[in-house]
Amino acid sequence: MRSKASCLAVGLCCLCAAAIPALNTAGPGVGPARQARPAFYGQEVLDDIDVTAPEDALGEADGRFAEIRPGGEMTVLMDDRIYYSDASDDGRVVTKGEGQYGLAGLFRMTEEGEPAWQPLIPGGTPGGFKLGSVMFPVAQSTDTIKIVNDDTRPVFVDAVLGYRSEIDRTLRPATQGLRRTKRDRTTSGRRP
Ligand SMILES: [Ca+2]
Repeated sequence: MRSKASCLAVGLCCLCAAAIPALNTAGPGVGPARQARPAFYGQEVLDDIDVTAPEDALGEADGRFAEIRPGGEMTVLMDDRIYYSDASDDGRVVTKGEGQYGLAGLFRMTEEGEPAWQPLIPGGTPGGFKLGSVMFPVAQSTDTIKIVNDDTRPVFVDAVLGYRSEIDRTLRPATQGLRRTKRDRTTSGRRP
């Protein structure tokens, strides 16, 4: 029943990039429209304060949640680097509940400089985030994400995703091949 809407969406993919994912609020399910954007996930908890079951925020969304209590925070090392993209969101945090949270990424703004935390800005989809605004240096990237509970309610985190950008693929074609193999395994039965 969404066929007409889907056709339009494909034709206007650039303009609608922010709107399409809104259809996918159910969680880890990745529809055909999203297959062009493989994701990677958190692989290690580097630090956590006032967090129950922090490891449940790693890997793909599976319905198990880390609970960041009010005032708590956790730092996640991603499986790969997240690059800025001007097309759509750069990553996403899968959460449940009403608790509000802040996000920051660890960036090295110069080759010699010390890494520094920079706030990440909300993206165009639920839980989505971007590394920065449209003026953000395109070459910047981060593989370390901090989630801070600045609410009075708990924040439940199922997964942290990074989206692979066009720039990322151009820079590292070998990695793209690895990712394609992995995706084929996870989407067997839904090949084009
Ligand atoms: Ca989980």
